[in-house]
Amino acid sequence: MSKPLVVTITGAAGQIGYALAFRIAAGELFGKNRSVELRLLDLDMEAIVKRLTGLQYELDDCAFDTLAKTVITTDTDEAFKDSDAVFLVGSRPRTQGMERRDLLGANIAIFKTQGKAINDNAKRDVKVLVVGNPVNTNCYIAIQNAPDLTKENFTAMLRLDHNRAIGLLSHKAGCHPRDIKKMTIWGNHSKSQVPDISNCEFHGKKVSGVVDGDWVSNEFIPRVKARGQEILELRGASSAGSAANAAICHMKNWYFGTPEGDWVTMGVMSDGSYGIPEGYVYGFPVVCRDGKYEIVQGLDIDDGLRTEMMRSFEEIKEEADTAKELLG
Ligand code: NAX
Repeated sequence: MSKPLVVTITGAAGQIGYALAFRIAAGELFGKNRSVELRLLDLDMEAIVKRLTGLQYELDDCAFDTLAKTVITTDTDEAFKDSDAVFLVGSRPRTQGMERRDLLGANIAIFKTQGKAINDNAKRDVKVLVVGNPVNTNCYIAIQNAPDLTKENFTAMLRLDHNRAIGLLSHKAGCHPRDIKKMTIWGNHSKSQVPDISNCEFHGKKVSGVVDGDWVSNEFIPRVKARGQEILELRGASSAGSAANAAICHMKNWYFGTPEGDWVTMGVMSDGSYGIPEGYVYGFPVVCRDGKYEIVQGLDIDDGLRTEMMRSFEEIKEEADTAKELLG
């Protein structure tokens, strides 16, 4: 096997980190012929380091063919040294009584430090996926703090919303999820996101001609937006397995490309496409080739859709502006 790829997971002692580590170690991201070195970063607290150690032992106990080495660490320089792929999962959850502004402040401090550490340590073609919420703003902050890298090194995860939408739509259309193509989630990874099935196809037909418009507006879109809450209420814990899966789908497409005739949703820095002002991290349909993404161009956007897309943009802008103000 060639030299292992270095994969960093932050927040590795948490529930998404736990699900991600095993799948990546098992070769589900880079394939069975490419080994990986896992760098698992979390906070320097006794109970957390114990959890990381337990995870390291469990990984050892799997004796994976594709796992070359596991490093557990609380040091960002060590975590990102020569990283090829980074999953920024660790973030500060909202605790009781915490104001939105305080939560944002705590998170931007994390993503500022980590953006800088990635800038100083990672490979120049590193692919960074932000999973920790609020993803669009955290990604924006990481980019601002990595001046020696490009904005194309960083993306934010809307893939869970994208996959949720495909899952729900395939049930309604009576087909397999793999048959649904060209789903898009525009905007923010929040309730303002805009699930858009207007380009979706299955077996070469437009899905919009098959499913009822009222169902799309009144059931499908609200359910996609609220799916995280639905899972939380059922499980008593937020989505973890599906979030880790979405992170792997996102990174895999970024590395290996999107299938012909399809696209995926990624949160990327806007270049002005579809009238979304430049310089903000926004959910767009993208195709990936040769390790690079490109925003899909030329889609028709009707007035209703445009209004929703701009509403989501305004939320992203407001949060990014508050973050900038907090950073001083
Ligand atoms: P957990 O609370 O289980 O784990 C988070 C881990 O991050 C903890 O172990 C914590 O110690 C660690 N951490 C906090 N600050 C850190 C720092 N500065 N450096 C390194 N580690 C740090 O949360 P989990 O369920 O794993 O969720 C992680 C994040 O993913 C949250 O922000 C969550 O909101 C977000 N999600 C994003 C999704 C998306 O679609 N983009 C969906 C799932 C999830 O809700």
